[in-house]
Amino acid sequence: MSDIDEARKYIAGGVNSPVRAFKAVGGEPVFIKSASGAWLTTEDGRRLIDYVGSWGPMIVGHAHPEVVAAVVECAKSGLSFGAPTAIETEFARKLCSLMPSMERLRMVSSGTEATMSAIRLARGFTGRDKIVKFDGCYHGHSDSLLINAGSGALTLGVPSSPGVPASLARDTVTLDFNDAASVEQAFSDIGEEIACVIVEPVAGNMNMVLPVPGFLETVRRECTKHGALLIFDEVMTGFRVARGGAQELFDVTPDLTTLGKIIGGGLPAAAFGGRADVMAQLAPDGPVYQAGTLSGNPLAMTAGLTTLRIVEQQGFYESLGDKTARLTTGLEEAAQSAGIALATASLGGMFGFVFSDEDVIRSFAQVQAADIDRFTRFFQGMLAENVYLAPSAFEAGFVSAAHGDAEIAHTVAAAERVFAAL
Ligand code: HOZ
Repeated sequence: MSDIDEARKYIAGGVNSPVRAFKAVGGEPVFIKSASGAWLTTEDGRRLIDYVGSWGPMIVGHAHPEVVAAVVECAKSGLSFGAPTAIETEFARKLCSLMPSMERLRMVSSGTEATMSAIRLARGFTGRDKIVKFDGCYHGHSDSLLINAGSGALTLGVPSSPGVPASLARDTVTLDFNDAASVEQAFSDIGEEIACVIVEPVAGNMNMVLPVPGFLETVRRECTKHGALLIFDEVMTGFRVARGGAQELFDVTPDLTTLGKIIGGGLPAAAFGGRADVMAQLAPDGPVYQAGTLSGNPLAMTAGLTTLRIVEQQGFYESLGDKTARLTTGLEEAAQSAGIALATASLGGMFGFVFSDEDVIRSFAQVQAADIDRFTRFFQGMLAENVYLAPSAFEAGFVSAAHGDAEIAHTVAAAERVFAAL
């Protein structure tokens, strides 16, 4: 019996998060035994170059010796206390200094918790119910946000999931990403009812789509004009596209930010934070309730803090960005030589590629119009060449500091062979 068949006997669908099941690409998911640097080792002994990086957290590479040593040392002093610890303050100080729009923050355990809590806080602060999100953006799987969602919801064809009450869904207004005019229109129609706009400043759950100039600025301006809060979901982009996240890169300041992935360094940690007057509404200082037994867990804080100390080092993002750009340029050139149209994007350690005739992908519609069947064949071809890409055409890819010239060269050479056979 295969690993996944055995897993299916006890775990719903055999996986603990749906995209991992390989439904979008066919075949059986690989089961990972261990990982080091840029490489995964599977249960059946294969070694794969990893461009998933646990869906984003592993920016310094798998099992980084400093991170592992710090976590092991921390574990000796106890695993969880459910009471304040000094390392939570130290970590929060670091996060606030790296992302100054966060005057105060609250730690949670997952990106879903962070976005769900930020939405509740925005509603509590403004006294309004409606929220705005963008089609194809994914902000975790809480009810208000699982409407026209990206990532696994899109991959599996359930962008608006059964189980989300229609009454709740009515308060989520969805617009097109990068369509500034639709944002202006929505605010002109119902601006005084909108509690917040939540957006991935670089969309990473419908493949990767960069914001067009002016889009984020328009969202910022309309929110300010109408008294709504702007939430940047930087769970994916935070410390991934730049040291200060997408907000630093695009110079747009949100009222609230959600973080996850990298800030846990591979352990479950996430956070939401922002303006001090907004965060003051949160219990115990204010009436908006939010809590969590494992929030601020010492092991997760340690892994996150150690990871951030590494990414803070001089030149980290320059080198990461160069490598990622070399990868996407290599993929594009390889596709071109095989006569295949491929549009790529990269920023910091994040990249995307779409089988499309468009030069640049700007919209969800363009991603949906891409050749998904070709992606599936490419994914399987690359896996056979020992390159592990995200098993869905709607996910971004991630490069870590541990990916070196050899890994990039192996990947581009593999892509040349796979494109030639597509
Ligand atoms: N939501 C993640 C992709 N954007 C997938 C999480 C997982 O399967 O671990």
